[in-house]
Amino acid sequence: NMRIPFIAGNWKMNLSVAESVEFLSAISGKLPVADQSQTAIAASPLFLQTMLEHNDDSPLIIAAENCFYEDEGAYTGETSPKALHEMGITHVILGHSERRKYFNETDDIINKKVHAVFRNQMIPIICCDETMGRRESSERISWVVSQVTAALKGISIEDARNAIIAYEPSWAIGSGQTASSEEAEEGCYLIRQTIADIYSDEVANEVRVLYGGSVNDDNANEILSQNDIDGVLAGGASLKPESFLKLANFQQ
Ligand code: G2H
Repeated sequence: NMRIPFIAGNWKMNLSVAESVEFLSAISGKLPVADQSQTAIAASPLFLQTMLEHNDDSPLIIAAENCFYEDEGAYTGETSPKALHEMGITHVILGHSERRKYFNETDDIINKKVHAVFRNQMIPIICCDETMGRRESSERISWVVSQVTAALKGISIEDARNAIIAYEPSWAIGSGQTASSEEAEEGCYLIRQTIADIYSDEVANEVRVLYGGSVNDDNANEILSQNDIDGVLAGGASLKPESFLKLANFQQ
């Protein structure tokens, strides 16, 4: 397959603006070149302008962790996808399980956000989750399929081929309990099959599917060696420059 690996960090609500600048200087010059492996850090909108200004010629993609589904209007406190694009942001995480859990984001809301991100010429990193209860039940497959299908509803084939999808079993997030590489591969394979069913095998072959959930330098290698896993979305392991660099350089 010709898919370029995508190694992403998700800082969530951690670090400070000053620490983000220190992080960028610590990793400066140490990332793989972008045609070999893409690397990204998603941070709070409070950090993005400063990070972009300190990112110089680095191949690191500075991404947003979320945005709203309207471009502008009376939506106090929300982040405009249009403004993100204007400032130079190219990628936005959408539908992270923490957004679904703490901020009541539904499949319908996430679908609107996917449309908004594509409308503003950015690429969504769409997360789908899976709870422990579902992992152990027969609902598992239909759950993952339904999330991916709902998120991509009405998305054109041209846009869909650029989407990045992350499989993040909730039971593995921040718990230290990583999915085994087989379980991770199974989820990512299922996502790719879903894309093939909605669009085509060709599109499914292009879409990058990431695994997320307690990824660290110890388990990343094996996870990244799986057929249908094109990268990782790492939370905790992306907060320190040394550990992010280890992840970022795995595929070199
Ligand atoms: C899952 C992941 C990053 P962590 O949320 O999105 O976080 O690697 O800390 O489990």
